[in-house]
Amino acid sequence: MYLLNNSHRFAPRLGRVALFHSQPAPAAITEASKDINYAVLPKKVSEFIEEAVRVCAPSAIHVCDGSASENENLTNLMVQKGTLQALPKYDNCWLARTDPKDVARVESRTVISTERREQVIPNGKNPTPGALPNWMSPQQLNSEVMKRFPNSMKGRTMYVIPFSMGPVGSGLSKIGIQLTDSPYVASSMRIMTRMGSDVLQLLTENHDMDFVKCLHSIGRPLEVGSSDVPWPCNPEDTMISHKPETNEIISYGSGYGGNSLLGKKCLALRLGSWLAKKEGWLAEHMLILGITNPQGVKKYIAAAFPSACGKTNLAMMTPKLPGWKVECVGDDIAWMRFNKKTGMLHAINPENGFFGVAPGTSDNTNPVAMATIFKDTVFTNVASTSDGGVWWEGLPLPKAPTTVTSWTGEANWSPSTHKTPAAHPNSRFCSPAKQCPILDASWEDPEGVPISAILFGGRRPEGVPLVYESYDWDHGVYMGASMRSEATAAAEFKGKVVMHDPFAMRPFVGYNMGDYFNHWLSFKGKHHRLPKIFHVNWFRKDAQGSFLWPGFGDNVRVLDWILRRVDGESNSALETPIGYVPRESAFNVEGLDKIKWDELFSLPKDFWLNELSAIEKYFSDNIGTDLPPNLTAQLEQIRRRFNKN
Ligand code: SAT
Ligand code: MN
Repeated sequence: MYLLNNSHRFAPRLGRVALFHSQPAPAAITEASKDINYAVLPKKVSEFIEEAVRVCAPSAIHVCDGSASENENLTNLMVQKGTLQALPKYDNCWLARTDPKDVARVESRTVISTERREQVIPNGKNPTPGALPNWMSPQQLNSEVMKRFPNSMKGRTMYVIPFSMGPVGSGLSKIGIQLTDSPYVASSMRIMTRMGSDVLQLLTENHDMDFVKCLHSIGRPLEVGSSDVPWPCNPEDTMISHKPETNEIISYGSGYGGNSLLGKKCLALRLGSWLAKKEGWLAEHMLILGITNPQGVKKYIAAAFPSACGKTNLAMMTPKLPGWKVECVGDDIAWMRFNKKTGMLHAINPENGFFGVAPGTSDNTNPVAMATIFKDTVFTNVASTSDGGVWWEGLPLPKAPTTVTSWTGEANWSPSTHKTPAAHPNSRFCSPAKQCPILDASWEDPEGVPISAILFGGRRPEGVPLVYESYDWDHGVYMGASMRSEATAAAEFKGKVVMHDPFAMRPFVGYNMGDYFNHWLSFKGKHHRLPKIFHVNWFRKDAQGSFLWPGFGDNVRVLDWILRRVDGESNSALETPIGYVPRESAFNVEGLDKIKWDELFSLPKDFWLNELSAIEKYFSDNIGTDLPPNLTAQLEQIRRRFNKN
């Protein structure tokens, strides 16, 4: 019945909506199966769809072809339902406002399910709740899934989204099929991934090619005769689950960002890091940028910062120093392998778009993003203006008579009369990468780009200098493992608490964090051209609470020093207990207002001894005997160096 005729080019009846006319029952589903012409779908795909249809009982199926006309239909449908509103000030831009309970990733309800608990949960003495990913047994997950998914898509259309992370057909890319009952997700996946018929064709032509099964439901079946809401979701029962052993992602209850666009954090990072460990590469929460110095020498850098700490701003930086040029490869995720030819670590960006934080983005902070996002973009939870545009904190307020409506719909919002922000702090733009005016020419190179330096960083208001360099690979891995940052609005955490976030992967590592540290350590000795590792902090404040460093385009000054260190410049750094820091005379501050250098680079001993104790406790509580001894040794050495001073 599912015989595939190889000579048959993949030109099926994609995009058609097959309606079930009666209450979905197995017989009716078989009818529908015929209706969407399963014969032209790869067998594994049609089996996956059939099983989901049997359980979730959607009233229609739509196989996405990825075309512009299909997206127009989806958009019109969402406008009718009130999910989207048009933004006539721009070209093909739309605004979504979510349920106020569905605004960010929900880490407490995110689980990795494996046969053995220790594959995910390190052997910590006294684990801090929420400090690392959660585990669930396959049996329990199955029962949680069966509590949620039966009939979950009733009254809704199930969209079949074939997508590729990385260019379609590249050896480094991974294929996924996401089934979802959210048209918003279908439309956003078209921006964030390579989605459409050519992915199905690839699976058709390569019978043994694997794909990740991604099942997503917003968890709000529509009873016959009942009316829908603009943003259906089910926050009470939200669950985002991963089964790395069987290549599956199952997500329920949320339509937002990383909870529902399953190619991003779920596939590219959680399953990605599992696979990377198995196959000897790295899947990381990192931006990738190309940087050319005034002499015309170009290098690539990757940088890991937690969510909402400025990865997009750095990836699209407009350098404040003359003669420098930055080009963007990616702003969130890097897949990296050592390249046999060059011996260097090469990186690709598996994504196809930017899902960036809107507040704070402006012509001052990120003019390149501003030139990227006002076309073919879906904005979510930003404020709107009466002239058909958007607004968020950080942009100049529109002039009267134009008014602002907040993301929750308060008309005539103004900073003087309203206490809460107009845009949600985790509001986002979702824009095609191709619109970025400084997209690097090699951004889709199947070989990836060679990485010369890796940066780790976070928001550290106190104690942590602008930049420091590791003494060697193990020390660099320790820097990643000991990363901490102030919580941001990208997940459910409240307040400005400083959290441990190893490698900015705390919410995204798909396996035991101790094993993950070991995986990083394992590259030493195997490869002769390891990138140099640095730690940066743009966010240090003085005693009055003002930032000590201007940041943004001036961060090129830090990259300038880093690149000279990569080139082996020897007289530009001083040894300190935590690593090399720049010599003031070797750091370009020309044209800057007075920088309080000593404050920016001071290493208060009390602060650092406390910091080391906090990291030691975090390791012992949460990683325990799974912590590689090399990292304990690194911590001891830093402490010894402080105590010698
Ligand atoms: O919502 S997302 O997970 O895509 C954004 C982020 O946390 O980086
Ligand atoms: Mn991210």
